[in-house]
Amino acid sequence: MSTKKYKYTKDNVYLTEVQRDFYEENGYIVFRNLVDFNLLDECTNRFLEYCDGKVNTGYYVKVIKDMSLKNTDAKGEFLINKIQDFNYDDILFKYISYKPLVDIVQSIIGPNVTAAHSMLINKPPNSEKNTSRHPLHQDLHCFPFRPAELIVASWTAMEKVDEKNGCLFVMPGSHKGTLLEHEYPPNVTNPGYRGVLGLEHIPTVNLVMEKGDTVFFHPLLFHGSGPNLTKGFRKALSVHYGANNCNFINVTPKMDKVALYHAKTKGFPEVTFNLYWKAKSRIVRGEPGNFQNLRSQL
Ligand SMILES: O=C(O)CCC(=O)C(=O)O
Repeated sequence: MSTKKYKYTKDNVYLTEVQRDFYEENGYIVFRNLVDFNLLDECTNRFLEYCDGKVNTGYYVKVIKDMSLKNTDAKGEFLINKIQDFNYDDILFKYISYKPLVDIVQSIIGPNVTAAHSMLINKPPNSEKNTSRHPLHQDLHCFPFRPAELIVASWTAMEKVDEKNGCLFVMPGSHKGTLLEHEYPPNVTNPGYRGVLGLEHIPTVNLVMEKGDTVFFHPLLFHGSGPNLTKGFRKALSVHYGANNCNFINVTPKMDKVALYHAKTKGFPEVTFNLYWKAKSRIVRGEPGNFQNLRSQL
């Protein structure tokens, strides 16, 4: 085992020293061809069932329309921008718990793994540029749990993604900074997408990925995605994993409002923000911790 001091990864058998060093330095790492195509196709089909209203969304799943297309005659996957919080959908959970993926997650946050947040993000054709793009942001601003080092995102391309259909871009090394204030950029028409303004002069790297390629990234890493300018789709699966024993914090009222809105639309008017996050999370590996203890304030 290496004697180097690591801050952002754990001693483990799944990452080479070179891979560990890359994540430590850059705050992200891409694994080519990590996820099986059959699994991705099964997830795409499940997404299409949600789009077509063929699946009951249950307590947690949200089916979110593209803002710029919702008053057009677009339907199904031509209309739906995202499904979210499908931790308890047994088909999509196959991605969340996919061993090769969770092994890498474990190498970053340790052996106790909870899926806190899950999304299948579709960029349909014909969406407005400013709705389709996702401005530069840090995911931690959405989460009421800490520490940042015990949280990681997976993001898997479900088809080829590049500059034309809205690939991710990342700011290498930015995970070493702090959480900055997020707000709506002046011309963004998507109320789900806040960003950090004034960083446009700092270079970013476009992550061009093939189907099955997966990037793992730190929740303080600045990243975003471009608009889909093609006539096809851009689909990706993304999960935020936290260590089971993350601790919960009091968050700003701005974030509270969004999550409580989601909780209310799902029929939970009285829940607190933190309880809502705990309830929708799902343990994937290891010993239960704070995430699983709904009564604890931690
Ligand atoms: O898939 C995308 O386009 C961006 C996803 C993302 O950055 C997020 O949801 O935080």
